[in-house]
Amino acid sequence: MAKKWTQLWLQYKPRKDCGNKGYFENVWICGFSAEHKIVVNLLKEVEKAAAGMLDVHPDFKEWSADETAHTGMLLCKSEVSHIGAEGYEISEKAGLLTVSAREEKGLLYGVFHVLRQVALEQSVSDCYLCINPDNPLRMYNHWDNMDGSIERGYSGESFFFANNEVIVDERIEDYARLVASVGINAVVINNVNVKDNATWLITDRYFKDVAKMAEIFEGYGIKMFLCLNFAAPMELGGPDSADPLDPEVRRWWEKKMEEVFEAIPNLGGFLVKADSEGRPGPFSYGRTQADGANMLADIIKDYGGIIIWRCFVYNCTQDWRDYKTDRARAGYDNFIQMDGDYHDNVILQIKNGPMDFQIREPISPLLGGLVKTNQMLEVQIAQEYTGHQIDVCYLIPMFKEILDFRTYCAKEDDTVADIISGRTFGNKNCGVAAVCNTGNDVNWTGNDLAAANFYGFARLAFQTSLTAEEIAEEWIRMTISCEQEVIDTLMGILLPSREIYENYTSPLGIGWMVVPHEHYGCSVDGYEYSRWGTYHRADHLGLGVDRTYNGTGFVGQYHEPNVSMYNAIGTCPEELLLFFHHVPYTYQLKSGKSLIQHIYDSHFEGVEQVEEMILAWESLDGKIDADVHRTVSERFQRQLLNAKEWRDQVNSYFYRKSGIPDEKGRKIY
Ligand code: GCV
Repeated sequence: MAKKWTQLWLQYKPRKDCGNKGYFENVWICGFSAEHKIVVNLLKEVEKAAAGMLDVHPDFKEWSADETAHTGMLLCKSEVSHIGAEGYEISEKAGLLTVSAREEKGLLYGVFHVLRQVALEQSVSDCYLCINPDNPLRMYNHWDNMDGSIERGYSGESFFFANNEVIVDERIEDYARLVASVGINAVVINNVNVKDNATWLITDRYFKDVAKMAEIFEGYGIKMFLCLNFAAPMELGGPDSADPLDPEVRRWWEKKMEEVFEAIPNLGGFLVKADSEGRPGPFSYGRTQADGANMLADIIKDYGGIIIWRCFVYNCTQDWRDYKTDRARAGYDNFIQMDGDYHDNVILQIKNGPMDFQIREPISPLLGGLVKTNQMLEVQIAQEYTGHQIDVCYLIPMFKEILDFRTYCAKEDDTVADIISGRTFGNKNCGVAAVCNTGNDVNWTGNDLAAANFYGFARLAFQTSLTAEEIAEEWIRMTISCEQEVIDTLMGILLPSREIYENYTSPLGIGWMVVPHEHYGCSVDGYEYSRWGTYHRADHLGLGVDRTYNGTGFVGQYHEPNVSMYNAIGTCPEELLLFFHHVPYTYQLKSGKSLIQHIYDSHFEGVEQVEEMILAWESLDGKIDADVHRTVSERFQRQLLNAKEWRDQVNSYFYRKSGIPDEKGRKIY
């Protein structure tokens, strides 16, 4: 019976041979045990892929010293120093394709590399390459709840949980295959907002199923993590406190962790959201974030566990009348004093921007602000603020900008990519996580095109030097089609889609203006008079938040020359102008346009660009899978309505505030 879900980029549909077939006829294993779980899985994968793509059924054999056959594929253990723990080397000579790795995980990635080349219809003859992943941790964070709902999920229900039970089925295995094939090595299965039943995931109510799931992941080189409720001692019948410095609380956690790691020995550790948006944390006891994180980290250190501690800590009960309190400052202000106090097996996980996954934000100044602390970048491919997987928004260009940003925290190797890879500070506990966009929809991501982000984040996390174009093309070839016309059309849709979304939504880095709570659709003042600290400060003369030294002083959290660059209106990058400055509508931009005219033009243009995307997509009818075409067409119609609504609300709002008409006399309400 056919599966109820698609196989995304692992469809293994027939491919042109390109001279690759011969390598799959004989496959030898040398130095690795064919019984090792990961090796068993990778051989199964080779078998399935070879049959599906090249109609060949490999003969698997152990390599022996007197081996005489010399054409095929050799999967080989290697101790050479240029291959890192999770790296691999691939070389081809005279018909023998050798994939070498130090560990099974590296071999798995090497084999998936070869299978990818076949799927891309690229020959591997004469190839030589050695690839070590750039980031030690490459992680998906799922915000799945135990009742099956997903916080900020736009693709159905959870495939990890339903009805307060843990699901362990074939889909988990397919998920593990998919993400391992693109290099993910860590997964958090439950929502960072840990409440109710999820608090009990660390009890014997769930141990058996959680352990089974962790074992499936282990077979694909993936460490499973859980999110913790910091107040678990109080909620699970322990002491009536969660004070991290209380010896009784500590003893409770020691015993708890002993139980947890005995039941789930391969657990990677925990992700913790504390003192944030109503979640409990050390602040309630007058303790620091470091007190909380270190207490847990010390206890799980001997089990090889790590604590990933989120820095999304801010005051969510702000007064909108207060112009001095700035939510953008909060992450830095709450964490910077304790730089150097966090223990080795703690990693601080920092959202890419200082606010919250907006379509355009500056880089969080905590990244690189911290210089003695393990850091991990958090991005979001669940399209909470970027179109709910109704609107197309290929996010890899944004992630490239984030990674390439120079923080100036060191004389060299100072980009975000350098920091999170461990190059800047020579540390190992670091990496990158994305809030994932999957659910139990047949196509995993609601909009089929959103799977480009699911694929792309992982590829980029493994190899940060890949370009957004390379990743998009790979994804299209592997998932949709290898036909040039389809590739060109889809590249033309995906690559500009982030800027198109930005054009018809909130302008020049100001963010928000979304329907409160839901975060889809326009509501310019939706958050303007609320407690969440997310304001645009528009009046009849101008708009934007003054975060310079004359305003909230947020700019001072960066290193120079970034401070000066953002502080002066003339040097501030224009796409972030309204994030840093309160600007009159008549201010002239580098394009020669006034700010107000830019707002009008970009919003009209955004809608036109959506119309063009739709035409391009329509041209693919009959050239790609009919279900995919239909699903995406339907979403494009909703995107168009959304874009028009944003255009009309934003333009009307600013026309009414400013009283300045559109130079081109277009319809504004
Ligand atoms: C999981 C934003 C989202 C919340 C999310 C939170 C977080 O506020 O709207 O749904 O909670 O970020 O990252 O913890």
